[in-house]
Amino acid sequence: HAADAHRTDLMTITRFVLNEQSKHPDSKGDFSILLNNIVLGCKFVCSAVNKAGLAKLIGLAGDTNVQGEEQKKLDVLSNEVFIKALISSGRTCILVSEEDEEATFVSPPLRGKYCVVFDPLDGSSNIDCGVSIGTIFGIYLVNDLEATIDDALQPGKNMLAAGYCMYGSSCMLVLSTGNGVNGFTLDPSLGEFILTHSDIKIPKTGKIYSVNEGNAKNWDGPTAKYIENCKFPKDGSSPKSLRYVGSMVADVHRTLLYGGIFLYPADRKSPNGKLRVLYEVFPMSFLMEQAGGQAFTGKIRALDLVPKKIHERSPIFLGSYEDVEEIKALYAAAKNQI
Ligand code: P6P
Repeated sequence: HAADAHRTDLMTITRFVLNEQSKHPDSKGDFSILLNNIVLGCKFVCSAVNKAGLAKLIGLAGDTNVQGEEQKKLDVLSNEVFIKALISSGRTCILVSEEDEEATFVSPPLRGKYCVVFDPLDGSSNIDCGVSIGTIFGIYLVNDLEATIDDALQPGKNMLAAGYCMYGSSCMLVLSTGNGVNGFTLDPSLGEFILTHSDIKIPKTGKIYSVNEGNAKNWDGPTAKYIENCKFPKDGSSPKSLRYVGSMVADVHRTLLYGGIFLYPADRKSPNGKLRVLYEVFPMSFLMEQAGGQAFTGKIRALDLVPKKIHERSPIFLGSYEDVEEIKALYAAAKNQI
């Protein structure tokens, strides 16, 4: 009956989060309420993203739709949905979104003790060609309810939880609350995220490297040397494969499941790389460490970074533990030569 039990013992993300909560007897359920509002936001965005193509087909494109309402861009719409879902949870005090220049401070009576940093629709430039895109989020605890922006500028290692929701051939939410990583797939017929990937562990090493080779002429020495080793291994092993979608959630999700390394290095054009610390680098680094991998900025462990600005960028090398070790050794060697 094991198979049947699997089919009928539906572990929904809601049940999973409540089970996690029961491990903290003193918790009042605030965290579960917050997570469930994030899950609601993801369900809405999944539905809107899936309709986007159709919207264009049935003339909803351009500025107005059939109701004559202004047709919002999906990333603006997604941002509004998450901001509203997070505020209405009554559990947040600061929200930092990729879409908003300034942080949102939540006032009483809806103010709560969590700071949420998120990219509501990362990779949204890929929507029109059907490439997978996603929502990325991280959650911090804020002790003083008179929260200031400094409460959002915490190192990634302080995060209580992080995750992403990928809107692709299926809608998959990957989450860690600090006890490993679990993947949930949306069953549209139930409207529930069902546990499909329990306790995800990234392979110790992988055969795939993921980087935008178009930036090669601007790379620094260690990055260039690492990529060279991927293509022309010195030890006679077979070259790695290059896989690069150009949508962080898709590239990181493949790296997490198949192993390998994802790189967005610094280069002469952008000395801090391109990816944002709070809501791209930190959540993905948190997940990689929780899955047995690691994440490195070219200088330090990514989660040790202390951001000074909410939209700050950082170079990032993340993925299989052994693969990141190799690039760390190259940066260390370069440092010793200076
Ligand atoms: P490039 C998408 O625009 C994004 O922010 C990430 O999702 C993705 O990893 C990166 O930028 C791709 O950047 O410069 O390779 O196109």
